[in-house]
Amino acid sequence: MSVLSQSTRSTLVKHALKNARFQFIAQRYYSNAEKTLKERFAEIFPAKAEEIKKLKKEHGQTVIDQVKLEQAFGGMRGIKGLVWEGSVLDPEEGIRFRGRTIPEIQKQLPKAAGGDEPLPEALFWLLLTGEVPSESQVKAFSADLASRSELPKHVDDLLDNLPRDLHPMAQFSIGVTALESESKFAKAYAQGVAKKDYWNYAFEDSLDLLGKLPVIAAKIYRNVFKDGRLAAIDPNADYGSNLAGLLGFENSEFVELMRLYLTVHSDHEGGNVSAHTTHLVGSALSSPYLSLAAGLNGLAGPLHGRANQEVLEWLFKLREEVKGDYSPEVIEKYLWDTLNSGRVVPGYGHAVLRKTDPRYTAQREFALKHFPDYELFRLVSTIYQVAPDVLTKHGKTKNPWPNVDSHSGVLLQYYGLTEASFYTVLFGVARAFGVLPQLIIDRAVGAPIERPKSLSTEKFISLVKSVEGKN
Ligand code: CMX
Repeated sequence: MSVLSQSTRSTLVKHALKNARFQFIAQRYYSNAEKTLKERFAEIFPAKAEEIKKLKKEHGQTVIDQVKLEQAFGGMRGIKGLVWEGSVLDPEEGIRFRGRTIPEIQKQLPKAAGGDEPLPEALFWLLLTGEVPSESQVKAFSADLASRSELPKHVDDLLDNLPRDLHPMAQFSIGVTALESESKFAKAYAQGVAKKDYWNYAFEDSLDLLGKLPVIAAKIYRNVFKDGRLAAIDPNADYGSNLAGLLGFENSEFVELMRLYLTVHSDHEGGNVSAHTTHLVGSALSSPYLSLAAGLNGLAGPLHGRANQEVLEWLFKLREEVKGDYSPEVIEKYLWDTLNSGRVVPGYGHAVLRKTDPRYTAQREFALKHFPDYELFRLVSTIYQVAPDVLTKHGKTKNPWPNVDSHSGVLLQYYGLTEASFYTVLFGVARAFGVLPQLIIDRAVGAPIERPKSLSTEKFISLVKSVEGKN
């Protein structure tokens, strides 16, 4: 005899019907002869694992870098000690995703019908496999992600009950952490799955997670800033379109912005705090849920992803203070006031880049195309003319040029997504597109637990003495 209440039974029936509908749509797209992402990755990675094995065997003892004392005390800048397949960052040129610059990515990746911007799902495919997917492969992949979007009830309830004044990034991290209940990787590990099969479960968790992120992000946005109601996922729509719709934005230009935003914010090689943290936590065989949540906690810092919120707050104070006078002289004074008060100019500087960030340029071009006369955009453009000189004269930062966070908020403001404390959540959704492929690759090639050597200052002093004594 059934012990389920009538309402529980009808909820279960509803979910079963909904999932069946999603599965049907995903399978319809997948039913063509082309390979799915998982099939393609399964074909590719054994050769990669073999290549790494051979490289280590034949060249494992080759010295590839030297470490100076100042690097140990300076945030390990420049030390070549991490493997990251999806992207490499050149200080002068900026990021390349699997060898492709941002303009090349914009040209080469499949787009939505009638759209100009690349689909972030296609970028995920590229980062994982090194290959550009066909349009139908991306369509199937979008449907697959949409089919994985439903949140378990406990996560739904948890998000609905968080205090509204808890920062959206803290809510985001809590939501992702609570999804651990769904981890296929953690369950398989507990059942003793073989190491060679880890990647399969990391892959499934990563796609489940990617599918659920827009719902978590939108739920936080709707709960904190709107009426709490959430639109339904469209199983036939692409990821950017679904994210925009869930947030409550229908404007087709905003949908395009989401596609561009997710693409340019995805990956920035492996050493940045969010990427490195996700990879590090994953190396202990924590699930993709726990690993990404750790990375999100790092992204939430004001020197990293939260800089996009700081930029907006700084811009608004500037606007209030200068009362409509956006002349270079007035802005220059405001910049000096910021620096002289001991604060950083948010959105400027970078640990690796030494030129204008191409992610800034891509967003600037979007603004020039869609709203060249928007007041806030004009203000950001004037700051761009003035700030590099001021920062150079100030003489501290090694890079006086703007980074990605300097521009993103203004684009969101234009379309009415004005709540700056939510901005880093969008960055976090995007960052998942960059860090999850590496997590899958890590498990596929059997990457070891990460464990660099640390020393106390005392030990460093004696190390320096002994090294210098030998010279
Ligand atoms: N304004 C004022 N001072 C700055 C500065 C800026 N925008 N950028 C760097 N500096 C200062 C540093 O604080 C440091 O000062 P101290 O010697 O007193 O500590 C000095 O210049 C040297 O720093 P650096 O080697 O040029 O830069 P780091 O690699 O240490 O830091 C970053 C990089 C991004 C944290 C730094 O440039 C910064 O704080 N920028 C503002 C915040 C920001 O925009 N962060 C977002 C980066 C992109 C992202 O990750 O999302």
